[in-house]
This record gives sequence, structure tokens and C-alpha cells, in this order.
Amino acid sequence: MLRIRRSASRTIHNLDGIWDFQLDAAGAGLDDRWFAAALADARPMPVPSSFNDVTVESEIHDHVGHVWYQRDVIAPRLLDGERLFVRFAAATHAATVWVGDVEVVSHIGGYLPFEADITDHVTPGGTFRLTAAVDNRLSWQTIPPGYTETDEVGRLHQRYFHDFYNYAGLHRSVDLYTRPAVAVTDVTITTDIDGTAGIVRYDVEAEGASDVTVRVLDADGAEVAAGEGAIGEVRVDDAQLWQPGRGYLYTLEVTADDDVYPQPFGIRTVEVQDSQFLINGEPFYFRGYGRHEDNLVRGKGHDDVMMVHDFELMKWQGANSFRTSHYPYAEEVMDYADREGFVVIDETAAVGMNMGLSGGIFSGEAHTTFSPETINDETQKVHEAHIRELIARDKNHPCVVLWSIANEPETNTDISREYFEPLVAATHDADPSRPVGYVNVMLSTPDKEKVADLYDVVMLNRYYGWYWQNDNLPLGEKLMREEIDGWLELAPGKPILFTEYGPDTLGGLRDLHSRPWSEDYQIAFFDMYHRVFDDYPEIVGEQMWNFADFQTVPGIMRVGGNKKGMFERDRAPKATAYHIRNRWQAMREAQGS
Ligand code: BDP
Repeated sequence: MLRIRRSASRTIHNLDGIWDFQLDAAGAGLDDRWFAAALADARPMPVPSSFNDVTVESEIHDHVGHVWYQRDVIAPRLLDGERLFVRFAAATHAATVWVGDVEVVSHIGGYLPFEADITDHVTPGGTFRLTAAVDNRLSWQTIPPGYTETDEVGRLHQRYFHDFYNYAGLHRSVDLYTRPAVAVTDVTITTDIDGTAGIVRYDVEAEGASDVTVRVLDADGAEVAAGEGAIGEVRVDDAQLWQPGRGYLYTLEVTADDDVYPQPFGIRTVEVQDSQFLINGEPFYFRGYGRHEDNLVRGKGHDDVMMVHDFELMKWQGANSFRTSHYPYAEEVMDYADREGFVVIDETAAVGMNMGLSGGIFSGEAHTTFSPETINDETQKVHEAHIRELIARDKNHPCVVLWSIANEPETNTDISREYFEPLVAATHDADPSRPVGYVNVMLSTPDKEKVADLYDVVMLNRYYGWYWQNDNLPLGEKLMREEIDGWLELAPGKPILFTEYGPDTLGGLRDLHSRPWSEDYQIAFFDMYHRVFDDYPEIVGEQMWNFADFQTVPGIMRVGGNKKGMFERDRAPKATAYHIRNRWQAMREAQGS
């Protein structure tokens, strides 16, 4: 889905602010048609934000089921034939939207946009009631999966298999936008490099348009190439490449009859070759983190202030990349990564698909990962649709160099191969231009792994020295080296990226003996991993876990959230932050980006 953008033919009316909000504790709102009138017992709620931490009530914080958002909106006057859309950049995890009494759209999947043409349901210049019922429940057929259960004292719980807290609500902006009836509805841009020139291939969808033209504008707005027709190729001489650390952006200005749509893009190539990850033909080494959209009070609500601050911290450290662990991030984040020259591994919301990690006395009931009653064919269809929606949203971002279609799924069984094989094919089908990977869990070491050959890269989350060999880094190092040797044998020629590694660390806790949970142990832990990485030319990336501490599901595994951050949750640096800065800034000097 295209990002909304202003142009000569398009206007945007942002609807962020304080909305009316009501909890649907009895689950009666749909039957009682709450959308048909003003919410009876509404209270204020900011959009965008997670609703969970904004109020002081546990009933809201812990709510499982529907919540209702509502506000009055003035419909703009429209020029001849113009269409009016409402667009939600995300509603976690599912939503139905009404304009007045009319249902206009439903969407499942908490981290991707959806929209509806509402022209025929509003009076230009008049006011209408906009209502959204948002459902935070996860099931075996959602991505990510989960299930609900009622306990013996009648309390409803949402169970899920990932550690980050199930924040929910309207996490990103809600907008109205206008555009001509005949309009650009999709643009796909791929690029290549030929000597000093950039080759730009484009494919425009604009149903009913009699005339489609494109202009390539440089960063100063000067035209550097032009083309005609919905599908074509143009050449940009003396092209400025999009490079890590230097996010040079061009704009493909598409005109389809009366509609003008500006699509930013970068000229760059991505390739995997001989155990190396090449950007513009040059080996690239990933320095950075797995992250979360997670902040005090706002939860997963997008916030430009926190976004820019996080990028400033990442740059200060010398990072050049991150993974959108464990779901698609806000469109603002992807735009910002483009312009700041950050390299992004773009991940789906397929996290917690590994029952080998749940169960046992610490984690509750045991389940089978793939079975007709749990993750099944229907889940696989939902997963594929989610991959295709993500690619449709993010395909034109030069920052995205690799799709990660799942985090730590079960991959040590034959049935897991049956599940993933078609999904890898679907990803290549939706985007033939980028490599595809998945993030491997420590339970699927090379001797057990069943799917590695399907993918272009090896991405490893490893916790030697934390969940395993805790407080024994020398033994962790020995076993990790043995495992890496196993990967080199199993997946020759594939670059290896460490996409997670790190110990929980309580900011401020120092320990002369570098024991677990102390800042000293975190430093020793990273030193051990980095010593190993530096010995293997096939290891092309270090993305530690996590950029910052983050909120988690309550339970005995976590004290006040996951503490593996290099920064605390309020972004105060731990001692490690300075230590890693020294390493990364030196690498940046040596590598030039
Ligand atoms: C990995 C998960 C990540 C967790 C991390 C941890 O990919 O989401 O937060 O472990 O336990 O298994 O800290």
C-alpha cells in the first residue's frame, strides 16, 4: 500500500489527537451497535498511543478484547470527482471501522496500514462520526500467534509466546486524504548500477489512466531523467548512490492523468555472494541492534521525538543498521532510516512460533507448534498475506536490504519445512530483488536445522553465556565456535549475521567479579562475542539484543521488563554503551560507513 503523501493533487487531513475511548469489558459493543451513536461512557485517549499505560486503571491496562475509539471529523470539500479516504497506519491487532453507521473496512494484523474510500458515506463540508473497534486478541491463526483462556476464578487472559508486552490500540497516525478518481495506486521501483549511471525500473498502477509519465528528481528537486508509460526504465547519469551512512534520495514523480504521486527511492544494489553481503557491490558489515517500538507511557505509540532521539543515539554509537524485531515498524521510521542511511532488516510479525521455547514449569502449558489445532494451514495463509502486505508497504525503501520472515520459529522438524518452504517462495515472488532470511533459534543448531538451505543468509540469535552457560563465558565461547564451524559446513557461501546476543543487565549494577546482571558482565559478554566474530570473515553482522530495555509480559523471567538494553528504557546509557561505541566508531572509521 502506498504511503500517503501530499502533492499538487493530494491533500492530507491528520486526525491524531485526543479521541473518545471506551473499554468493551463485556464484549457487547458489536451487538449493541456502539458505532451508531456517541460512545455512552467515553473517556479521553491520545492517538497515536498504546492505551495500556496511559490511564492508572489496571482494568484498562490488562484488558483483553475490544476497545472502541471514536471522534467527530469534518469532511473536507472535494474538487470535481475527487475521492476521500480514511487511512489507519496501524491498529493492533485487528480493527473494524465505521463512518456514521456504515462499516467501511476491517483489517487483521496489528502493524500494517489499511484504508477505505469513504467518499460516498460523507457530506463534503459536513461532520461525521468515525468509530474504530480495535481488538487486541491473538489466536493460533494470527501473526503473531497466541490464545485466550479463562482461569478458575473467571479471569480472561491473553497467552502468547513472545516476551515483549502485548501493547495495543491505535499505535500510528489516522488520516483522511483526498486524490483524484483516476489515480496512482501502486508504484514499484527497482534499481541497478551501470558504471557511474543508475538504472531505474518502474511499474505504476493507475487503473483507467490514459496517460502515465514519470520524472526523476534529484535531492534538490532538479529533473535528471524522465519517461513515459506505466512500465519503463530510465537512466540517471552520474548517479548519487544510496549508501550506508549516506542516504541520498531521488524522487520518482509519477503523473497519471490528473494525479501526481511523489515516490522517494534510492539507487543501490543488494546481493549475497561468497559469504558476503554486498551493498553497491561492496561488502557490508552490519553494526547495530534488534530494537522494539517501546517507550514509557506511550508503549508502542509512534512518536517523532523518541524516533529521532533513538536514531541520534544509534549514530552516536557508530551503529549503521537495525532489525525491525519483531514486527513492521512505523512508516515514519522507515522513511527516516532511508534519509539517515541506516540499513534495515525488515521483519514480519511472525514471532513466538516455537513451542519448544514455551512450556515447562516456568512458562505454562506445553503445545505442539504446527498441528491442526495450533499453527496450521490457515495460519500459513495469514502469514503469507502478511508477508505480501509488508512487501507492498516497504518495497521502495532503499534502507530495506533483507526480509526476515520469522523470528525464532521451530525449524528442527519436517513439518516446519513444509510450513516455511511456500512462504520463502512467496517472499521471492513478491520481491525478487532482495535476499530472504529468517532468524534462527538456539534450539535449531546445524545438526538439527531443517530449513537453512531455503534462505539466502544465516541469522542467529545466540545466548551462550546467558540462558546457556550462564556465568561461564569461556565454555560459552568454546561451544559457540563449534557451532559456527557447524554452520560453515551446513550453509557454505552464506553470510552469517548475529541478530541477537546479550545478557540482562541492571543499569547501575557493578560487580568486581563481572557476575551476571552487572554492567561488567554485559561488557565481558560482548567482548567474548566480538572476539569470536572477528575471527570469522563469514560473519558479516553484529546486531546485539537489545537497543534499549523494554516492557515485557509479566512473569518470573523478567524483573521490570527485559533488561538486555544497551540503554535503559528511558534511554540512559549503560556502561556497555560507551564500550561498544569505542568498537563501532573504530570500525566505522576503518570501513568508511
Ligand atoms: C529471543 C527473542 C527475543 C527475546 C530474547 C530474550 O527473539 O524476542 O526478547 O530472546 O530472551 O529468544 O531476551
